[in-house]
Amino acid sequence: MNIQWFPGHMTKALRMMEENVKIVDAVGYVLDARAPLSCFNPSFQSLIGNKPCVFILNKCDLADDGKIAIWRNYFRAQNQPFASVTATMSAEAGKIASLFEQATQNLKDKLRSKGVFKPIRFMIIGVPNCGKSTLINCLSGKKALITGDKPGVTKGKQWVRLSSGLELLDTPGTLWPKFDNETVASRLCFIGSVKDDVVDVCEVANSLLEQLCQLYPELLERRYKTQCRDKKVNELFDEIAVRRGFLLKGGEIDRERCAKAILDDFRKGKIGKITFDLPPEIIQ
Ligand SMILES: Nc1nc2c(ncn2[C@@H]2O[C@H](COP(=O)(O)OP(=O)(O)OP(=O)(O)O)[C@@H](O)[C@H]2O)c(=O)[nH]1
Ligand SMILES: [Mg+2]
Repeated sequence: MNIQWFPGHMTKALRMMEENVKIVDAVGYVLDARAPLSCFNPSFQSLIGNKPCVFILNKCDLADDGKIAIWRNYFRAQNQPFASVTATMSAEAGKIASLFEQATQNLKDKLRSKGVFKPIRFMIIGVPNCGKSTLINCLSGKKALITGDKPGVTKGKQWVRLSSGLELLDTPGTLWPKFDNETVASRLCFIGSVKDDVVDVCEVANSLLEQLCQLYPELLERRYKTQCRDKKVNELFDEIAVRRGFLLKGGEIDRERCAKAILDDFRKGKIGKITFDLPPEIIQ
């Protein structure tokens, strides 16, 4: 799968983040719970440096609870501040706020003992579309930031001040210039971190069917009322297209329409609660 999507605003965004990381106290790293490993951006390592970092597994309403628990244990074993959330639910605000508070409590105490009462600042980072702006809105209880179900919604930086005094810097979602790993690339496409316009959606949908058939065959079979384990992926694709009536004049399969429908089913959670990635040392 050939993906090249590193538009100018992402280069600019990374530069802005490099400048602004100097004035923040900590980083909030948002990962999509459906593909947390694929969401680790190699460019972020040097950016974070030694700053305290909290990890937020977001979109848990769409993800596999069993695998979320494995990720929780993974972060816990590394003593890494972590929360699994659904940022679209306002009731999650307390959980996220206490994660941020706890992670910076020592720093706050240290500053206070020196008579410094400056606000604690977090920079929120993550790949496009993982829910950074939604998470900040959830915390602030307001729709301060624009969100949207496509990547590249946030284009510049924006500070949001919470009533607790915490200051959050929203950043544009960024990817990296070259993808060495096909699986990572495909999963970033599934979760909508890569714009559909820059990829072959039929190839993405086929890869989605292939991976779902391997990891979640029952869910796939239930959704499309068919067997997937005894078929080639292109046969399965065609069968879904015919069943759903995605046909052009003359009876030819409307591949693009079918691909988009399959991707849409996955993204809306209609196939089920799915997580592709496990932590690095766990092999599926
Ligand atoms: N189902 C579900 N959808 C979510 C959740 N969090 C965010 N979303 C949706 O995901 C889409 C992307 O959210 P944004 O907050 O715009 O994502 P972002 O990371 O700021 O994206 P960029 O600004 O493009 O980098 C929106 O349609 C949100 O409503 C969640 O926990 N569950
Ligand atoms: Mg955003």
